Amino acid sequence: MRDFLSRLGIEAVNSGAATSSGFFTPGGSTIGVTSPGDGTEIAKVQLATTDDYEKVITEAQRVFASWRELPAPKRGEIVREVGEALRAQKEDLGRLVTLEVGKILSEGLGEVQESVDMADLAVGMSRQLFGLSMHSERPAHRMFEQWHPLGVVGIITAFNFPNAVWAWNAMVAAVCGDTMIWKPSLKAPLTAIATHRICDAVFQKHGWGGVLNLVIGEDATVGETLIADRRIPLVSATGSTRMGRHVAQVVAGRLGRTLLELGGNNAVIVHGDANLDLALRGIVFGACGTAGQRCTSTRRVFLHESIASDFTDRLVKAYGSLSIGDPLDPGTLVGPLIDADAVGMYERALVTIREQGGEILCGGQRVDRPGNYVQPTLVRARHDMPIVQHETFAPIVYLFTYSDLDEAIALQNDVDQGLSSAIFTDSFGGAERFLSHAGSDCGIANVNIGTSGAEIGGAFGGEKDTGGGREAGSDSWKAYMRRQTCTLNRSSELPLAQGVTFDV
Ligand code: UN1
Repeated sequence: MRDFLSRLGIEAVNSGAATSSGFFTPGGSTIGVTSPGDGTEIAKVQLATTDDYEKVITEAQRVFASWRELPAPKRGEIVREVGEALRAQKEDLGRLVTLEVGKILSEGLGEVQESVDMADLAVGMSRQLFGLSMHSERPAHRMFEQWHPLGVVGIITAFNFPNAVWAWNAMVAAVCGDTMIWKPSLKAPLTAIATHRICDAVFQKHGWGGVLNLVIGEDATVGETLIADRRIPLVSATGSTRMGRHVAQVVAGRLGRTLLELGGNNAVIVHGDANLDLALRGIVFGACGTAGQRCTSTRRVFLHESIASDFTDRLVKAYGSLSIGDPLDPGTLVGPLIDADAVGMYERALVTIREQGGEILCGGQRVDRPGNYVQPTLVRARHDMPIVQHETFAPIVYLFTYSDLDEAIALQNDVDQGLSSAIFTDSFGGAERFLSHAGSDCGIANVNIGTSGAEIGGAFGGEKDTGGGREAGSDSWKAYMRRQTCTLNRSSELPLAQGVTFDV
């Protein structure tokens, strides 16, 4: 067993369920977790059943009743210590992210840094859960809004950000006075176990076990039970549009709330006047970083006709120099895909691309070594090829040429998803057109930076099939609280609003 795993408390067989008194032995089957980098087993996890889930939700609900009594800035003090604990274990946890999901070490460490940043941000938020006050139309009346804790929040996360996306939700939910149940992806349970252990130790130290809770189980049992559970007022889910549509329907059926962060189909426009060095770096990181497995990964590139041919050559050359290999090796830029299914999806997508008339400019092959490695791929494509509408979670980018910026913006918007978008241009007018209400229709719109790698200070999420949710910074905390409008009368009259009279 590698040293850092034992420092993180990862054992040969790990419990997939934890609540107020820590990890307990769940009743489900045991799964092996393999590293996508070399296919070897890292450890096993014993899964939670719906009975285990019941135990966890009961505790999460019980603890909510007292956690919400603690003043928000005091809750923030605990979250500050969680940030410190994550800082102290950043190296080990980042390494585990890399080992378990295959992103390169710099990105594994960056992911933990994103969680640290979230903790810091949430500490500040804990003193800024502001409500508005408004002037009443009635004399001697006062109106204001206040925000109360919501309850137990369900947090469903995907494999590709097995640490940070939980933190986006958990740090904010904690300062808002909510307790929570985390259901991580079965493709990345060890990072969830280690993350929970580190963060929960801080809560336990302060007598607050049961604020953070963990259930690792099958979607069909634990997942379905969680989303249908009326005791969970908010389900925050990250993953595919197909999954999100199902979650949305089930939760809406019981009039619960969802916060959805689903698929992207993110485009970069490179205008004729762009700084092409920046554009090149932005596109290659956006398309090949995390082996194309971010919801913000660059999938489509629109090149102005004046630069298209030369820039395509530069892209092909840059792709040729990418080092593909062991994600723990500091020289590697492109690690493996998550599993064999993902490689199968990549290969099937390439067959479809060829059938639909796409021209593979470079890449297009799996890499002949153990693990799930594939070559980053550039495709010269037409926008009406049906596959362009689909998010293939792999490093495949479609290149298009355009002559008019409005036409490029219209095509960049002409997909079902609406997460991230970018333009590279040195023209003020072009940038402003892209950012105007008639410009990009995405939740994220960038100028002279790529589509991925957002900071946590802004609200993160997207429109259309991306699900509409907003997580992380700005005023995203409002999703984790309930709003109450209050009117107080300090007079001895009872005037009615809208001038209504009703004398009894
Ligand atoms: C995701 O892929 O689900 O903006 C999240 C980014 C990261 C988060 C991606 N900060 O690329």
